[in-house]
Amino acid sequence: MTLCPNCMEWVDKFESPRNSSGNQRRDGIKRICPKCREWAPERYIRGCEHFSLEVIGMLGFRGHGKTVYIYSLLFQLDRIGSKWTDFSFTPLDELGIDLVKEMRKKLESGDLPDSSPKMFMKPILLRLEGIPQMGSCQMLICDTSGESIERVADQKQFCSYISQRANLLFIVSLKDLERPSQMADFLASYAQATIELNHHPKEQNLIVVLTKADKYVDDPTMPEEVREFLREKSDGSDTISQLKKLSSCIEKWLSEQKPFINFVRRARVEFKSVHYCVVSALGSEPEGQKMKVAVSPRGVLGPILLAMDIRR
Ligand SMILES: Nc1nc2c(ncn2[C@@H]2O[C@H](COP(=O)(O)OP(=O)(O)OP(=O)(O)O)[C@@H](O)[C@H]2O)c(=O)[nH]1
Ligand SMILES: [Mg+2]
Ligand SMILES: [Zn+2]
Repeated sequence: MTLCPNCMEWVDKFESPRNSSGNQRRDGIKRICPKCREWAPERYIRGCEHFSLEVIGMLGFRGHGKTVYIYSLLFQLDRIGSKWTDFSFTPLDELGIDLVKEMRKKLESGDLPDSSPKMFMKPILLRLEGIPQMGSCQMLICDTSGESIERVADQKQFCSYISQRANLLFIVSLKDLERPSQMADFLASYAQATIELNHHPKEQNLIVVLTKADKYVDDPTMPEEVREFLREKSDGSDTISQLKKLSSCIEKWLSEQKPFINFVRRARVEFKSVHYCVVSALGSEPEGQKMKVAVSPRGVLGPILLAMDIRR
């Protein structure tokens, strides 16, 4: 089974249409999705035959840092080759190629992306090869507007692919919550949407990504392990065992904060597995939509390494 990047439905295989005389089309090899009848990118389809597919869905409240996280992830993949000696990555379709270009231009000039509209945003298709301890995969990562998780009906419309075979990244900036109970409320509505779609959260892995972590570096109420992790400047050298240790530490800390106890316990009950990580996509606080200093991400590769590890 593979995921169609146009309609986000799982399909057995893509079809090769013939022209009316039964011959292969003249405009080259193109295959279509049996469900939506749209062309799917050929490099993605071919790669699906050789690489495992890692589907990552991102949900989170408005303005909590989803889109900036994707930009920062691409920014970091562009640089991590100097540390990961066999690593390389490539976008697999035109949208990905354009986004990588846009991301370079924006983050290098310090501009931040706008708030995402409430509509289906096409996923980014990447091939990652030579990741230490993990090997290679194709990755489909999909941004969602924060507006789409406000109502169960919208979650069902925009996020149904996540409830099937994706790892869910729940993007939360603790300092931007209107109230702590928002987190447990999200779990309840996500579970409802998933069950109404005839799937089950208990078959899914949840990765809670605490974003804008640059705001915690000097916060004495955060665990010292988290602050230490954020102070270290080198990104990408974090091993899975370090990330898992940090995850346990964050979970324990959060489960001791009264307003979050219910979230931590419900997440354990509802999902197959739960991991926590901290990310600073920018490295420091921007001024409006502009960065004052150069972007210096921290921890952005953690969520995708955890997602890949969960599947092994
Ligand atoms: N301090 C700090 N601020 C950040 C960071 N990442 C994002 N922000 C700020 O948060 C704002 C919103 O980030 P987005 O990525 O656009 O948020 P979003 O979750 O995509 O929001 P919607 O698309 O509206 O759902 C950015 O414009 C930045 O001002 C970070 O790592 N650190
Ligand atoms: Mg966005
Ligand atoms: Zn399709």
